[in-house]
Amino acid sequence: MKLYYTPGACSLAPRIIACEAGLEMEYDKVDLRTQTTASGRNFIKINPKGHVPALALHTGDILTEVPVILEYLADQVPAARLLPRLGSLERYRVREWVDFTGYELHKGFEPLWVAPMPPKARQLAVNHLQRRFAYLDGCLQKRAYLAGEHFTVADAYCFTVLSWARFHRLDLSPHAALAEYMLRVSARPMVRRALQAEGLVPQV
Ligand SMILES: N[C@@H](CCC(=O)N[C@@H](CS)C(=O)NCC(=O)O)C(=O)O
Repeated sequence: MKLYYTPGACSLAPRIIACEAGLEMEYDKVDLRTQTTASGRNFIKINPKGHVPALALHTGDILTEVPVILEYLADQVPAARLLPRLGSLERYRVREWVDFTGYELHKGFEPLWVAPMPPKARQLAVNHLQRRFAYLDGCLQKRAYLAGEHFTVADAYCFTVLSWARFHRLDLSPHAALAEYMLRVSARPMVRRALQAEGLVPQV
């Protein structure tokens, strides 16, 4: 398999899961500005939507969309317990967190990437995110990871998206449980490996 990624983008989540699951993976870096890959390919021909991640399978098929790629990778190695058994309530709980991350957090950050942004519009986007951070903080006061005591695909995605807070100078420290969660996830050996592979510095 080959993962098309951009350092620090949402494609970091599938890289974390590939590392956690011990999956063999090739990586090809995408320059989103020029839509070319480090191997010299036109990325639009690989994913006409023009965004990372994209996962090339052994069959030649290409999978896109973070939640689907995470689910596919986790299902390759059920023993890694990165996603509960198909049909179980626990699996829907993890999916609930993946969707929350995608719709509320990932998309919540999107306006902040648009530059330049009028200060009032930025403040609205920040307020929206702060409400989500407060909700997450409340949940994480009761458990180590989003869906319980086990790290799952939802944590890989949530951690990746929340790591953008620092770039946008959003302070997570008033949310103590959330800040601790970020440290807990970034201390995982496979998360550190994924961060280092993308030239990113683990927070601990
Ligand atoms: N719905 C997509 C969103 C992916 C996405 O937003 N990717 C960003 C990086 S985090 C990107 O490639 N943006 C560049 C672009 O859309 O042109 C998914 O879940 O995979």
